[in-house]
Amino acid sequence: MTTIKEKAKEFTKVDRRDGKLALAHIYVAFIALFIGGLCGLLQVLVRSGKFTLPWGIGYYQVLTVHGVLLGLILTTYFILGFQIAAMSRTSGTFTNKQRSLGWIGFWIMTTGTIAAATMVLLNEASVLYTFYAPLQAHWIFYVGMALVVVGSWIVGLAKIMKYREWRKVHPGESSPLLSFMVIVNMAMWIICSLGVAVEVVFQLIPWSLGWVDKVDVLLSRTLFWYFGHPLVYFWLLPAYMVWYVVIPKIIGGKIFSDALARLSFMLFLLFSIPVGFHHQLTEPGIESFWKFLQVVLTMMVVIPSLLTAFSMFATFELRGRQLGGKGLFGWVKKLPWKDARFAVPFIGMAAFIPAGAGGIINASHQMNQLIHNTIWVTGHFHLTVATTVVLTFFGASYWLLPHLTGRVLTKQMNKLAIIQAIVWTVGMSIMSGAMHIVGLMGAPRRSDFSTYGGAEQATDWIPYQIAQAVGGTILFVGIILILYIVVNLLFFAPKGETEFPVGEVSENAEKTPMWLENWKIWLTICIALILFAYTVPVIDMIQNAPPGSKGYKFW
Ligand code: HAS
Repeated sequence: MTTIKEKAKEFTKVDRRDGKLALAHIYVAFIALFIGGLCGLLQVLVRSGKFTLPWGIGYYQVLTVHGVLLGLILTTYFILGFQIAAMSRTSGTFTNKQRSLGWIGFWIMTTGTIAAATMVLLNEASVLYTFYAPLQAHWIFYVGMALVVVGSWIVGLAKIMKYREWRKVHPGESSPLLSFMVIVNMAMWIICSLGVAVEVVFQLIPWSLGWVDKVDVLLSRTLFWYFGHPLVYFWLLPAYMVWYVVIPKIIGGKIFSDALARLSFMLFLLFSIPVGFHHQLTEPGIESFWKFLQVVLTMMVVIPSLLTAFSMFATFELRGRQLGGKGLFGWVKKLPWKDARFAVPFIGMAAFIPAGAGGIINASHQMNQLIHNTIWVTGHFHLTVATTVVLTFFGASYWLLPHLTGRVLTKQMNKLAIIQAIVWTVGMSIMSGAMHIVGLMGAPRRSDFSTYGGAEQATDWIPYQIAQAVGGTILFVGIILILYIVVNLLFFAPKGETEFPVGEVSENAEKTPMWLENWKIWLTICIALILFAYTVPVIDMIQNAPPGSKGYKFW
């Protein structure tokens, strides 16, 4: 039987053909970052009240491009590309059939992305990234989004096949940690995206084609948020993969506990899905008991993040002390602060402390009344996804891209990467800080400045809108810097070998129990929790607002 140590040594490189597939995804991700980031800059300038969009371009058009490209396209493509590389590195080269499935999925997704993006650019789909009804888009936009989801399932299928193949060859053994994490991440995505697929296929497409003249708004929002909350953990888990598995290797340490990492991922699978109502706490039509239940489940999904914080602190402290760090915090100085592969994701981790605290505030039922639909929420998700997750993705790109292209990160690029992260931190602190403060003062999110520019209280918000514009402009400089580094790593960096770092588990860690990988148990609990949290309220929505009803839920 192969030991965990031997397993890690089995595969050390991503196969070149798998690397091409991973890179194709990553190219799309960074193109989305450029266009989406440019739209972000335009938005903060408009909100400052000092700038008007030229050529009749609409504020909501720009906001839709920004949200769809950064929230849905950059994330999904980067994650799928990263996962392909991670599977190939830890479970071995994909078979031709698996790789072909990966390519088919990629092209279906990309066709969908181009179709949806065209409609947004033509101002036929300015419905924001949540595409809430009764805002209506051209049917091609919805079909495009559906293709993105279906394509991603096919790419996911290729990974699941690889994983099953590995387990067949290694019966009775726990799979490589990184592969296991990829499959949890993918299982979460497939289960949650069923919700948005049902919304788009059965509600929005027939409605946008004029086949039905009404849509149940509450049901459509519920299906969206059934998808939308696990979506944010779909973004977070690849960052956690880097923290748990890659960072220990980069700092020269060991993974604190394989079992704890697996447990935390399984808890995410269980608790990230039945919590969508915490985005709908202020909505009528859902009984407060079900909202309360989902608030309790939301607090449960905080636990695996706290386990992660504990595990990361333990990894850092053990390594720092091994290097001679003394006293309570002496070990901190021993960490490799000049290595962008560590320093950049570390800033992401540090940002997650206030970001997570903000999330707990959001979820706290009555406190949600204060912040809901204010720009505080925008501040929250710029700290979570646009700092914690994105900085970790940038940090990962500094070894992943050269590993895939057969190049190396030079000293100058490493330095520039650290400068980029500092620029990002400064820009985000100003922008997200201003959003949090002015959100508490009641400034709405998703609002064109001209819609409240004349209001009395709006004058108090102006300094914060300007601060957002300043922060947003600094962030755009950050985007230019990362794109410069990425282009360098893809096409110009010197040729050479770069490691795909995968950590080994500490000798002192307990053996991983096999039940942590018993999918029958976990998927059964996951489905039971979803049914428990959603069945009664969804039946209630359908029964009390059947098609044709004049109830408030219909448009
Ligand atoms: Fe959230 C809204 C609740 C996490 C993203 N969230 C959003 C939206 C997005 C988003 C995009 O309950 C807006 C959606 C929209 O358009 O309307 N969120 C939470 C909670 C958490 C949380 C409870 N959110 C995230 C993550 C996201 C994300 C992660 C993206 C990746 N969120 C909400 C709620 C709303 C919401 C409500 C709806 C608000 C409304 O009314 O509209 C939790 O998962 C957070 C738990 C996190 C922690 C932090 C642990 C810290 C760690 C770092 C360790 C650091 C180390 C470094 C080791 C408890 C793991 C040490 C460094 C040193 C310097 C010491």
